[in-house]
Amino acid sequence: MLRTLEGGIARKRRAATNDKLACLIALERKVLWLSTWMIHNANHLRPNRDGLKVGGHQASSSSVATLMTALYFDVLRPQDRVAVKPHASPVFHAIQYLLGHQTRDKLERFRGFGGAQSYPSRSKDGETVDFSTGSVGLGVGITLFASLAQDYLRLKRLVPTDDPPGRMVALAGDAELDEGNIFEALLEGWKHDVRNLWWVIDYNRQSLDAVVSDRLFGRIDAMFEMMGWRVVTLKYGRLLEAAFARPDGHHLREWIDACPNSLYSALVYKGGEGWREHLHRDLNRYPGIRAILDDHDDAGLQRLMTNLAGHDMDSVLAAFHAVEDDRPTCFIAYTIKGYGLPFAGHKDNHAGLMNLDQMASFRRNMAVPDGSEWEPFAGLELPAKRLAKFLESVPLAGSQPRRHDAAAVAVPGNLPVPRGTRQSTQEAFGRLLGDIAASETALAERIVTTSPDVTVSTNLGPWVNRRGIFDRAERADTFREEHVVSAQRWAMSPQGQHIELGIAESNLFLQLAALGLAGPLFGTRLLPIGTLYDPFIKRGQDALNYACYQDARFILVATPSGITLAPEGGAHQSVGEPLTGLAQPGLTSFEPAYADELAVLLRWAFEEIQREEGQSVYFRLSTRPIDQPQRQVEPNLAEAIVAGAYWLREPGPAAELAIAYCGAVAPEAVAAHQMVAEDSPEAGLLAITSPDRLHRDWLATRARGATGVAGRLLARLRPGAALVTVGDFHPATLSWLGAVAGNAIVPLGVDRFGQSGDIPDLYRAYGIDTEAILDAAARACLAALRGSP
Ligand SMILES: Cc1ncc(C[n+]2csc(CCOP(=O)(O)OP(=O)(O)O)c2C)c(N)n1
Ligand SMILES: [Mg+2]
Repeated sequence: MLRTLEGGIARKRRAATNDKLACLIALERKVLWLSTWMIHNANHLRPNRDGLKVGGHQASSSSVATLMTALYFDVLRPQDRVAVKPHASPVFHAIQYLLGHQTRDKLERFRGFGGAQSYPSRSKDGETVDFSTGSVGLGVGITLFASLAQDYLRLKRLVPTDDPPGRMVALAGDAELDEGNIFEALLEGWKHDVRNLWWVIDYNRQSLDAVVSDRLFGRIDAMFEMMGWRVVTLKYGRLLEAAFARPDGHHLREWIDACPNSLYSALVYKGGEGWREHLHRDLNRYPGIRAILDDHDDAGLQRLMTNLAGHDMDSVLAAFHAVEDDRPTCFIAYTIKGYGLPFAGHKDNHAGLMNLDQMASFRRNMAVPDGSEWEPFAGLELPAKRLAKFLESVPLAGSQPRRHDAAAVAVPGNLPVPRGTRQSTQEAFGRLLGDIAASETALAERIVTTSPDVTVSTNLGPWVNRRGIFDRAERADTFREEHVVSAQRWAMSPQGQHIELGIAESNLFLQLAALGLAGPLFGTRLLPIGTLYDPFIKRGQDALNYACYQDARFILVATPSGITLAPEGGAHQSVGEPLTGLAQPGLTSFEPAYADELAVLLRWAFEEIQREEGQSVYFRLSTRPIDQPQRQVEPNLAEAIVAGAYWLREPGPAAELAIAYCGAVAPEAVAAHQMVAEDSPEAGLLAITSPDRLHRDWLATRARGATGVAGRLLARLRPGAALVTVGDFHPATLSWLGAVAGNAIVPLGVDRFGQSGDIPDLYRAYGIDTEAILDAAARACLAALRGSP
């Protein structure tokens, strides 16, 4: 009786599994069709107004169709988060369409204005995209840092922990592994003992230009294993495995194993005849192989020889479902670029598009009737009803929102100005954070800091001393336990609120991106602050751009900066970063001179990064101690500091000259102004806290035909009056100010590589000292008189 019952249950299970497999195989076919059709439609059927190729990647899409079908329609759970390799965007959109999360209209406008994006985009495609991708390597890297962010939240119980954690999944192209940021992330992940991470490598052995080197083979798994990862290799599908099990079959396996990547690819392209010729030549002496060749016609032989596990649904599902623990796992899935398409395996297929004839023949194979191209189930062997029912049961189906709406964190009305008549903005930053660390506020609870091995030298010390370093395990501060005196506590625990990173700046930005998405990804906001030296922004600039493109919200504190770090030397001097601050979408930058300005701005930044339409905020700070103005910051002044500029010394009516400065050169500007004022008491001194905000406001208000902040400030001068701008940065940062109201401008700044020295020597050498400002003032006045600079 019991046995019959057991037998019955097992039979039903088998039937259900077979049914699932049949549905997934049918949907995989549809995903391949829709992704290629979407690209075809965009390139061949839509009107083309500019003569540019629209593009899209049919070959790259086809190689992940099986893997992504398996993941999205069976393996992924709602709490999992995914980065899809950029060139699989059409597959991603097709899957979302079948799940009911994407519209046909957007598919028809793929790569068009307002249509489905070329590469999956959080900000442009919306809800369904967890991580944007596009710049290869970065999407893979961010999943690792998202996993760390998830651990951070869970270990502190800042998110509910009843449900299992989400798996952070990257679908990576094999050539993405050429990107250094992957290795930087891997090593960092190992240090932090990351969990719940899956990297699925679409191992099609092709990049953009060609077939990848055979010498890479074997290196990838060794590397992951060295970092403590589990490596699951999906090499041969069920058909090939069955062939290998036949008499002499092992010779076939050995032949394929030894086959160079480029030959294998070329034969994939040539098809059955090509395989037959080579196998006949190399293995004809084995009767078992001859039998295999005899049993397969050309089409069958092509099907057999291209039956790699990454295209074998059964093998793919088995591999994914076999992983049940949280150990980071790398799946190396052998695939074929262009699988199922006429240019399969061809080394030049990356940008290849099927022509009209090829599409017509592909359509016949797919049995899609004319006019039914966008129908979800047209041409599939299974009944539409059955497939629709299956899709409804998929864990990612339904209208459950994928993005959380996380409650805002309260920000106090003001932050106390760090006391001291002489201090640097970097010092003030450390003290502001130290004060917050000492408070028992919601703000203090949600700030998380991170730094690439410059925690102490960027003055995060006071924060870290109070709030500790994050680690999934408790780790003692050995120096402290051994009673070795140190100003810096270095104990680690899950309660810690600082994530200490190795020196790789790219990791810093990916970590900031992941922490800055904690709200939408995991349901609880974090307020991340990352610190680094200003010149090294460049090292991580693509990752910074990537973080901004995702609309991740964080505060970046870059210090020291410019040539003002003086004896630290030329190699560490930054010149163009304020231009990055000005030009980078999604990032608002400030370069305050005084501690009270920073107090206002930091407070504002905590709100700004939480605002729906807000941005991330970049502070460029300095190590130069300067005299502080003795003043009370009234609301009007605070507002002006945030808006980007205010008159430190008001100009007289219709003044002939103003000096505008930004940042650490304030003392030189103040001194020059004082001297000028002896002869021209009307001259004004403009304090600029944000070239970026001023510039943005200028463009926006000009477009509306209105006068912006800069225009209103400069209107205090005589029309065409002389204007000198000065800052420890490239002069282009402020030279545009001359166009706002038509002033005769002389912009000062640094436009050459620097050298070490003290501030007086360097400011003189690069022309931003008091003398240079006076000179420039004279030149500007002369130009103003003549009517041209
Ligand atoms: C940082 C960056 N450099 C270059 C490119 C241009 N590019 C697009 S795809 C690609 C090759 C991708 O090869 P692979 O990752 O193996 O993907 P697949 O074979 O699946 O297309 C390159 C170089 C890019 N998108 N990002
Ligand atoms: Mg590839």
